[in-house]
Amino acid sequence: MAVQIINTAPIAGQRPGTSGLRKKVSVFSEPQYLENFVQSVFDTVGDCHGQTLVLGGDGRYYNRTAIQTVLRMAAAHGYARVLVGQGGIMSTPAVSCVIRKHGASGGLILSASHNPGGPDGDFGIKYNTGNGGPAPEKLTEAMFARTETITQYRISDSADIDLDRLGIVHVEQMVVEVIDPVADYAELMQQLFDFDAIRALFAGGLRICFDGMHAVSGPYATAILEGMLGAKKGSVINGVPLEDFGGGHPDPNPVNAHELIAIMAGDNAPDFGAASDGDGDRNMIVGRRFDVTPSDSLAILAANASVAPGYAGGLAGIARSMPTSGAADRVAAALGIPCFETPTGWKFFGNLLDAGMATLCGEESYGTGSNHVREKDGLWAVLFWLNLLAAKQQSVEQIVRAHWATYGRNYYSRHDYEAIDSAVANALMDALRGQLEGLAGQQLGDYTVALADDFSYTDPVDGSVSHKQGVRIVMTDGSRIVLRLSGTGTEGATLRLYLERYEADPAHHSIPTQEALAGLIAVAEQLAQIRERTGRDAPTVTT
Ligand code: VG1
Ligand code: CO
Repeated sequence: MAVQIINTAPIAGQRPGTSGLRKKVSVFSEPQYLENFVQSVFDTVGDCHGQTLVLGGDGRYYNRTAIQTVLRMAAAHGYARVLVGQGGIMSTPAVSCVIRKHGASGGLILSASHNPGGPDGDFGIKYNTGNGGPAPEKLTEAMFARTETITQYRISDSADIDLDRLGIVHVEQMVVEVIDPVADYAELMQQLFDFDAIRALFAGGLRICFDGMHAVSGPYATAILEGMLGAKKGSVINGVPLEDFGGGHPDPNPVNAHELIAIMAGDNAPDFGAASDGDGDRNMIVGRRFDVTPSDSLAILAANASVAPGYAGGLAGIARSMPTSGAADRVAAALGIPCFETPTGWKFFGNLLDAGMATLCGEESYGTGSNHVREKDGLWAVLFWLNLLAAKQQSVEQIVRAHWATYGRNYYSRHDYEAIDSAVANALMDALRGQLEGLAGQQLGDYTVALADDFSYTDPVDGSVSHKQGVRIVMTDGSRIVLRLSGTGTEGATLRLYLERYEADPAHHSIPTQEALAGLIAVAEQLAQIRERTGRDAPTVTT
């Protein structure tokens, strides 16, 4: 066994997006593509000697090959120890948990999250720092800069290790520990939630359906929900991770998790339904014939946080991404705690969590989490909801409706226009930005514009500034239209249109969402000319 230094040359386009570097498998498996990026990560994070690295992925196609490559490169960089999930499996929140618990200097997560997998699907890689969270923008930009000047990478020529056998092996001098990917995470969940109360709920007959979507959450959900908490066998469906996610699209929204939605709408529907995504950091919560919007879920968990032992001491603050609805802001105001508004992407919550300024965080894209790790966490949200059901002894729908009655309802929807031409998408956003000045005060449909800008964020902890994080048009009644381009796609551009309208009166809390937002949808079309510019007459996905 020997460490080799291999000559290479920069490969264009290795800039990490909202959550790491994501490309088609065909791109990632090109010679030196992965090696160049990993070398750039190691060069950027600095001296790796004597450090511990956590390594795992969501089990998608190319995961195992990539893990062996990363192990050989980590050994060539002097890492003392790598903790790798058995079978190469570890969910994003579990990696965060393991980094923190074992004092690792960082971790590499191999995932393209909710993007489809398989030989024709997507692959991705993301570096998390010693706090367990995604590398901040400053670091990801430095990694990208490094990919543009790289000339060599270091790699051991040692053989593949057996990823399926638990225990310790060596690559060069480096210790590789193949660990149970669930154990540390399950232990943490037990500290946060009232497992006895949830167990009593199942013993009393509560029926649930958790859709693992053949992605990474299955083993976690099966071990915790069925194994530790006593949910009936079969409560977890599609629970075995598959390299192509069974041909599905592991994105837990009502469109892609159609199997779960059909079950929850059936005659003999369970009481509670949930789904998670490719890498286990997203969650969708569903009641009987009743979907909970992610923005509402964040607000409801915040309003009731004290039911869970891990949050009984109260919340320091709440943080939400800018496009996420203002439902959480109303809860924060009632609790007398701050609510922070950050750009899209979990990396922007890291400093607030580290500084103890926020306890719960959430995004409209089915992401919820807390200071227990530094990633959003799908199963955590499910357990929080089960803890809430146990405390309230009410149905999901009753809990949500009671919340609206107290705080008012923030009608909310996101319209995605996927795989549109990048030039068209950029021109649309440029034209929109060009209209912002002078929009305030104008009457558009039934609305008057109060503020129109391209969102900029100054991190209150380190003062770093992020520009151009989404165009927002805020009306005088608080209604909002937000438009931005996705940073996680791999084909053309995805335009996201976010719509929000607040309704205080409980007599008006049962309007179908798209109907409640129709006036705003028309204004958005008038301003952005989506139909005319993209040639699409409807969004690809509406959530
Ligand atoms: C999307 C979501 C964002 C989320 C990101 C990563 O980003 O909108 O809220 O943080 O995915 O989630 P974008 O740039 O495509 O809008 V995951 O579960 O893919 O790590
Ligand atoms: Co994800």
